[in-house]
Amino acid sequence: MSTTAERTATKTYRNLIGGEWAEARSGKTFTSVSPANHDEVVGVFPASGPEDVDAAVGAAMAAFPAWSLMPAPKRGEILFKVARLLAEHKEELSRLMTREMGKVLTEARGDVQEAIDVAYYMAGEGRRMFGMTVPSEMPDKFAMAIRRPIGVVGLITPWNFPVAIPGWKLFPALICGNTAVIKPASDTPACAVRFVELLMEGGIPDGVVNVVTGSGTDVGHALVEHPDVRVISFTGHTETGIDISRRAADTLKRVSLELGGKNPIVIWEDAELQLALDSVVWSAFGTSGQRCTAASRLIVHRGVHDEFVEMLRKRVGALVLGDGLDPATDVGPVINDVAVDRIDGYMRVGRGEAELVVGGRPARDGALAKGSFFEPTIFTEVKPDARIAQEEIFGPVTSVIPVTSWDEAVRIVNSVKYGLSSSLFTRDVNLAFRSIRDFDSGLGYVNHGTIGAEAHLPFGGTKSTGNGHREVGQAALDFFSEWKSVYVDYSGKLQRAQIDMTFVDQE
Ligand code: UN1
Repeated sequence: MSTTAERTATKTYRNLIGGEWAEARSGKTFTSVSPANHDEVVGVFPASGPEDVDAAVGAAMAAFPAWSLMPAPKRGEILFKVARLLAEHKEELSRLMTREMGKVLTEARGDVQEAIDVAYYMAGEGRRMFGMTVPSEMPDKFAMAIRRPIGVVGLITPWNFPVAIPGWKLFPALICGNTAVIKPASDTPACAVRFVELLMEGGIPDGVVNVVTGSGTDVGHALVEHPDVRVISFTGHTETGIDISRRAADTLKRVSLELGGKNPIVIWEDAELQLALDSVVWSAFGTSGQRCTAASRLIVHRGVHDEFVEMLRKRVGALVLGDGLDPATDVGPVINDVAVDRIDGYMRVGRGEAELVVGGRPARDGALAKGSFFEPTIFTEVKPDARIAQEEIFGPVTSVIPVTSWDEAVRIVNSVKYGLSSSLFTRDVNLAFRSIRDFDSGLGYVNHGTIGAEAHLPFGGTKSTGNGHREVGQAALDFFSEWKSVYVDYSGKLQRAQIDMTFVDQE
């Protein structure tokens, strides 16, 4: 399809409930528009409500017994097929993502690839899913712990990784034997629905995965409060995460929250500056700064500060803003005009607190007029406690904070409420290891920016970035399964643990 034809195609999508494609019971709809051009409607979707959520949870409950009893290696075979199908449709999904969410095509491909990687990884877990066996303290007694499925899980997914994050929540949930209801972000429902269509084609049985589109208030709340949903996994704003936690408390749900970040890159005086520059541009302005892992603070040693800021100013000033489908584009739009206004509000704050080096305005000239664009922006001479150095802006904005000592750098790294990702550029191996020990974050990088976590290590953060859980890798299995400790006594007699101390001197 030509880009123009691709850009004018509007599709009508439905909810997926128990294997059937269904409109909202109310018949209401909403649209998803392209952030690069608001005249372009990507899709029309059900504006669902609690009754649709209830039907989806019912379908997931009904599918649970058969799915949870299917041997995990068989569930894995289905996930292998899903992974292959996603790979076959990678280009199509990526282009849809760029249209609907705005990120440049190379990054959209990376997003889909992340889902493919997790699908393969979790498919393999079907043949591992290790539990543990330990020696019993009693003779003739066997002790082990096994993983059990939990039940219906509710997945509330964000717009910034519209395929990767649904995938990295869903695949571990499925391999563990759970069934799911997904509520995708209202800015990117087409990506979610197309992703799930491919899962169904891959052989996921009806009812195992359900999708309900609509608002947080109408769909999200109903899912979080539903008595038959046992688990909620959410990625998004901190305030929403706290609200979800409260709402889920009455039904004692297990809740995983992946929230904000204010991620620092420390550039030490011995750093390789060209490498640091490339990494900063990628980490701060990739996905237009709309990653939880984006580098929004640059803590730069005074010894290289002026040189580095000058390199950065030149490079960032030359970044090309535009439609993510255009190969000439470096930085795509932000998600919508509400985001433009929010980021713009921080420009007023920043101008009062620091020096603006480059950017600082919404971009509305020429071809950008119909979209939600914001200039890549750098502030310098930012005080560590300034609002722009403390609050998550979630846009193409980064703040340079000069430092002179290592202790000061560590203090500033840890001075924010979040703790997702952190990075250090240095050639000094001692400092590298100190950063690993002392930077308080769930992800740490040395001579690499703050973005680019891989699919097989735990993903998540400390402090207000979450509530202590980790996603993907082995850690995801712990979240999506229940431990059962099992004791088999083959002695044929009563053996009382902690009381019949056969092998201990009993004076
Ligand atoms: C997010 O921003 O919510 O490490 C996830 C990264 C990606 C995932 C980001 N692999 O930037």
